[in-house]
Amino acid sequence: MEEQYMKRALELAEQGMGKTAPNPMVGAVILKDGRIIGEGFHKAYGESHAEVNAVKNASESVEGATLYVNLEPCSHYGKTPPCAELIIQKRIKRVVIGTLDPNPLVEGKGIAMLVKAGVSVTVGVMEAECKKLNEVFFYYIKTEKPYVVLKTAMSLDGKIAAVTGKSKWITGEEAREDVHRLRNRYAGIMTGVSTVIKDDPQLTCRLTGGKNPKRIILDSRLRIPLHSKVLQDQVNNQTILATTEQADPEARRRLEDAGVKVLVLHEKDQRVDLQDLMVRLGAMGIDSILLEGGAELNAAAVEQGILQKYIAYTAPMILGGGSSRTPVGGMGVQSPDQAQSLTFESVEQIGKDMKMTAYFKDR
Ligand code: AOF
Ligand code: ZN
Repeated sequence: MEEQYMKRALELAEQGMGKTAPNPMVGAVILKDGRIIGEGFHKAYGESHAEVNAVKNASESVEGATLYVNLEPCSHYGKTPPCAELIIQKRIKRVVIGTLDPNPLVEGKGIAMLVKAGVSVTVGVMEAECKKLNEVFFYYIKTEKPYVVLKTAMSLDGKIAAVTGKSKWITGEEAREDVHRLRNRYAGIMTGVSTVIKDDPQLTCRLTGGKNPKRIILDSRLRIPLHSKVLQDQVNNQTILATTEQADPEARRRLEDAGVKVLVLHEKDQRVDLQDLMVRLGAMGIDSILLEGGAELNAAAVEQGILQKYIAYTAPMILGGGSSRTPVGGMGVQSPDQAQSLTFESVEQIGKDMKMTAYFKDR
């Protein structure tokens, strides 16, 4: 029974996907005499919290009711007043919580406030699901760096392009649409300048009602052509170029004059130091990034340890070719016991393709 209402809270929370960042997705359900009398979720960053919306939407008095919420109610004055205070004020009798809020401003203080006021509190219902829904928030609030998801698309024999370099299309329409769901979900999308020069992509989210990710282009020498699509349709400065001191100052000035945000970063092996970049992007409020890079950028991301999750789409076709590109290039390791190891989370079929999701080990 408890799980049924927590599941509903999670469903509501998910409706805020792509809009709450860097805040978590939160949903709340109010139950009285065995009936749901109110529901709500955190709709967008800066707007009212899930509990506030659920109370506002309640069809009758919430006094004596039970509230189900996937994250500990907050105890701090942020953009909104504390939810724990509202719960106490409205005389809600019991609160069922999925998981603690790791935000240092909250971290158990919400629960302490409730318990002190005599509200009965249960914690840990569907905890694993609640943590997973907000895995980005949990990572970002602790590290202040974006949660980075590597996405690749390959043939069953592990190639990302034919010998000619042609890659349109390996995965089917459904898998490609799924990628747009990822672009809606994560705050930023990152790729290298060679991909921009070769494919001239838009790097937008083409889902109706979806949100465009901020575009982050790695370009250590500022080689990006001014007519690239990613520089043409900039809304609110959405393209960020990550470069180094080696870049031509004149090229930098031209780009900045065109309204592009240019970040000058430390160098690592003659390229942008990705850890430095993560610190800078985190400070800009970017909590998550989808990496859609080529083989060399993907290799650098693995080597520099910025990745948390890997989503690999695999198409039922064989491309062959000893020199055809694979998802991760670089120098590789000398022996399988030196490999970067991951843990599989799931495999699902999307149209004709398979989607494999794996997590990198905690570092
Ligand atoms: C809740 N319910 O629905 C959400 C919570 O700046 P504010 O006021 O929006 O506070 C943001 C913080 O509040 C966020 O970092 C997280 O700790 C918590 N989010 N808490 O009780 C909600 N979205
Ligand atoms: Zn709150």
